Amino acid sequence: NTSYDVIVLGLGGMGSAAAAHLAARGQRVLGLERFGPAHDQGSSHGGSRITRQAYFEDPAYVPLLLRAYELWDQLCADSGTDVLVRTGGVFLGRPDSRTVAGSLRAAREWGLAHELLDAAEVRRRFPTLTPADDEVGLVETAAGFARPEATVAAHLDLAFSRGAGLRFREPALSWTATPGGGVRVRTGAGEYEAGALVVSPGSWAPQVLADLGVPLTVERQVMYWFQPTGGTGAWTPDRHPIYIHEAADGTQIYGFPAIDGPDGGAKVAFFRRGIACTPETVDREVHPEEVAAMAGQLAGVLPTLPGRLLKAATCMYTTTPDEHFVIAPHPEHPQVTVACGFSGHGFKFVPVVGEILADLATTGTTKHPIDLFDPRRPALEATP
Ligand code: PYC
Repeated sequence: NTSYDVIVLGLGGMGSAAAAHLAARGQRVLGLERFGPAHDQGSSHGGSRITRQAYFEDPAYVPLLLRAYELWDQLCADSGTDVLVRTGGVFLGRPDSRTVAGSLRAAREWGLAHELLDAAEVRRRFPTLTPADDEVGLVETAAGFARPEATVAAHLDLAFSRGAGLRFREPALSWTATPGGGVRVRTGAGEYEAGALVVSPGSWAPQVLADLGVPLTVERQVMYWFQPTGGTGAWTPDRHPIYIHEAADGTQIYGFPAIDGPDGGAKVAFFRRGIACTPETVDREVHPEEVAAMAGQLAGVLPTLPGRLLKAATCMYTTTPDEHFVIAPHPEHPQVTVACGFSGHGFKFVPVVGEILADLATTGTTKHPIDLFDPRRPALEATP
């Protein structure tokens, strides 16, 4: 049978969640993915992603995060896997930094549990963190990390067990709206028809969603796993929070406890120090000068972390000019729902984005606040 209620193009974080939510609603779903399940070629790999609610980017994200957390807990229960782990989080920087001031604003506006600590108290409570005297730390209890590969696998398993057809290593070559108000998708293996389409192509969005006209930049990012000096004893997830540190020049790093046992090291990365690329041209090698730059950045605030580099890997962000997502019905084809431009901060929203995409694909609307993600917002207008 090549006819479905909904086809989902791209089964990374967002697409796999959409497939699971759609299948849970009894929709006949086909998911198409150019690589294998839970692959490491896009933006949904690397072992960990930060989850947090006191959202410095914009308090408008908080209601989505509150729902995302409910769905994360549901996904843990449904899959029997700890896809989300609450460790608490510390957001460090000068009081007027975007990281601290923005997180504090969101926490206060939404009544989220938090504490604001001066530098000495941060150093006392979290001995691996050594902020400068003019810095502070906002502590958020609900923060933690999600496991991206396990999350994608859990959503794919749920989609499959609820009847979805999932086809891997089968990239879509084209999609068209059909005169009857449905869609037709062509792959190397055949043609499929459906009443609705969800397009969640990750870093392939500039090609796959070119007709949207959204200016997207794909950026190569590097993740580093260091063995801390003195071992990982102080770094276990029950003792060490996730963290973001913003330096005086605005450079942000973010990191995790040692989530893979004593030999796995602790992951850290720059937040948005990317080099423009395409999925075809991305340099997957990590170079010694990049490792040195990270070790230098850590010297002040996490001096014991860069003991020995165990591993490094790359991934991609797909970024909009205002760093807000794109989630909406396609402006010309209401039977097509688009999701792209997650701008390096999307993974924590995966389950709620799956719910929103399922809402849009089945009813054309959602009760969730998604005006911020309109592809026709002024900030995305192409500059002449
Ligand atoms: O959303 O916290 C986040 C994050 C940090 C680095 C990439 N995303």
